[in-house]
Amino acid sequence: MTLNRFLVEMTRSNPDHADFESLFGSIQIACKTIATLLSRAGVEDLLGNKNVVKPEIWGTGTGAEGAAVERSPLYDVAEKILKNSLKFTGKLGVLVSEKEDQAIVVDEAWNSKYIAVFDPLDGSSRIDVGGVTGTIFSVYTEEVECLNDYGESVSAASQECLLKALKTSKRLVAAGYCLYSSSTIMMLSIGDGVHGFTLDPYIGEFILTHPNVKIPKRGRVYSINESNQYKWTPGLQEYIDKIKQGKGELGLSYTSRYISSLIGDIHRTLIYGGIFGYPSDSKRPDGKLRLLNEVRPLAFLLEQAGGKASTGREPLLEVELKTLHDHVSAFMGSYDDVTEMEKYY
Ligand code: AHM
Ligand code: MG
Repeated sequence: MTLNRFLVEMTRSNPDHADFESLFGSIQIACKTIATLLSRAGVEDLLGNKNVVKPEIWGTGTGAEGAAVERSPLYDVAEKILKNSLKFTGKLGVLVSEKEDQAIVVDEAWNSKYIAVFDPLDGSSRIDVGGVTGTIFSVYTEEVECLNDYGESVSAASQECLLKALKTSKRLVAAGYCLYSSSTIMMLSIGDGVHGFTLDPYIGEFILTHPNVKIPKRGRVYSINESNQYKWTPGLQEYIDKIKQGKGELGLSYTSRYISSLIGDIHRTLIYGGIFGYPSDSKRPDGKLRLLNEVRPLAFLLEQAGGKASTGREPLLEVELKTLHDHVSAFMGSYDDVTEMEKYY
């Protein structure tokens, strides 16, 4: 079954989701376009294209909060592709991109009911070495009153209103990601489980390859940047030590897998089980990952697949947003593994 047919059938069986057909239709076009660009990145370089993905021409300083970040030009291209593709669905009043400090008002909106939040190309600093990258997206129902100004950015009052709409995950109705690797995979949840589609490059269509995915209740893999271990809490150090040695609840030793690409690590965790973490530590008291664009959509997806998502102390989906670019300590994975880790954290 193609993603298109899946979306048609979904809206037929649930008319409340009618708008999702065009929303996810647009996201899938953006993902296909980004996947094609990524697969040609090295070749474009060989052909002498000026927009190549070379570290020496990477820009800095375009990240939100004014932070200097090393990013491939493809990050900006991916953002433009997503913005344009989402704008013309007509279903969205506001877009919130990882790249922008502020939300973007959609002039082309008519009858808009939703806010889309995305990270256009996570892991873009690894493109030059053929690294795994991903697009993360989520959709919230909108507070109608937020949308009363037009132009490139929203007024302070509208920003405030928007923050209210995104403050909790109560209005989060759909989330997913596109993984760009040996194949392009889109995982999606509209609140009724998780379904995965693999892009068939021969026919240019996403095909349902992972219907109703369930994460194993427990895995034997931990995925964490261990170079940070001396900055972790003593409890977390003890937990990782124990599962490595087979002294955890399972009584078998765990192995380590860490790509350092959020979507690559989360996708493997979703399929094989285990635990992924980017915790807060003594250097980064709020962790590294962003709550709105990165963590919340993935927490929603993992929980829809029967897994668990936690800061270490509380459920990730209960963490309230204070600014659009809040960071948060994050653990996601198999239900039993995350529950065991929480006892130490
Ligand atoms: P990005 O949003 O700038 O692309 O970076 C986020 C990435 C994630 O993909 C990954 O989980 C994390 O940063 C890895 O960080 P580290 O290299 O510190 O382990
Ligand atoms: Mg990111």
